[in-house]
Amino acid sequence: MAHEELLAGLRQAVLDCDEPRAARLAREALDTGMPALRAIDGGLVPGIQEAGRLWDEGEFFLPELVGAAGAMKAAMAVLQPALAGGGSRELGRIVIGTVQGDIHDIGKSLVATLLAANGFAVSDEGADVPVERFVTRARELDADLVCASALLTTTMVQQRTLVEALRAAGLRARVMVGGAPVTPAWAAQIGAAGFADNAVAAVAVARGLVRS
Ligand code: B12
Repeated sequence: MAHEELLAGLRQAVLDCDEPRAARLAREALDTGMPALRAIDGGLVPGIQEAGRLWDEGEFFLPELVGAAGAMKAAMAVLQPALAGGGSRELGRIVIGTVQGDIHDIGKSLVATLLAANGFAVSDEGADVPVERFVTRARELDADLVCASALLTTTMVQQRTLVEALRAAGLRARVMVGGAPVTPAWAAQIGAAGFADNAVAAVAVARGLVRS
């Protein structure tokens, strides 16, 4: 199958909530030499974004959104090992998670995978992570960076609490924030050191932050 056809197939498999097909096409994409990141950015992400749009328009309901996320995750499970690699030198230690009250973890996991693939030691705390947990892990690992994802306007405020809590705890870790509703203006307003709106940019920002 040609690459364009594979990308269209991946997008459609997400929209059809078809986990086996999404996983099979992801494997096929790798077998034909497509870079994993291209399969994600060109196939899976447009699929999940379209699912979000259909949900906005009332055409998709929660079961479809859950199904689309499931298909995306099934394909990601195939693609993620191909993103791994890492450098031999550890660039820095990172704690990452999705803030409390928020179970969206696809974007966060992608950011975590790319950071790890680029030489950072990453401790992924998962989703629905309380601020205290971020602080405890940052202290335990003497983290350089704490990365917090938020996908809901109602949970973004946790990012501000996190910045304040790390400061109050006297930890040196700096905070990078992201997630669909998060903007550079919000990041600046809450005193976060970094922001990125996608996983590739997150790696570049993280590199800059551990160097400065
Ligand atoms: C898939 C999805 C779900 C899945 C999540 C599955 C999972 N395990 O993650 C399910 C079905 C469970 C779900 C549930 C809900 N969802 Co939802 N969901 C989405 C959807 C369609 C896609 C999110 C996604 O995975 N995108 C793909 C990834 C790759 O993109 P991303 O997350 O943005 O991440 C990228 C960047 O933002 C950035 N990034 C992300 N995190 C970080 C962190 C750092 C540090 C950095 C630097 C960068 C970074 O890099 C990532 C990779 O490029 C969005 C719509 C949208 N367009 O975002 C709605 C959306 C986020 N959901 C929404 C809502 C309302 C809900 C529910 C409340 C629905 C309900 N009524 O129950 C629940 C919330 C449950 C909860 N408590 O968390 C709303 C939020 C509205 C708002 N403004 O608050 C959205 C925007 C849909 C909408 N238009 O209404 N959802």
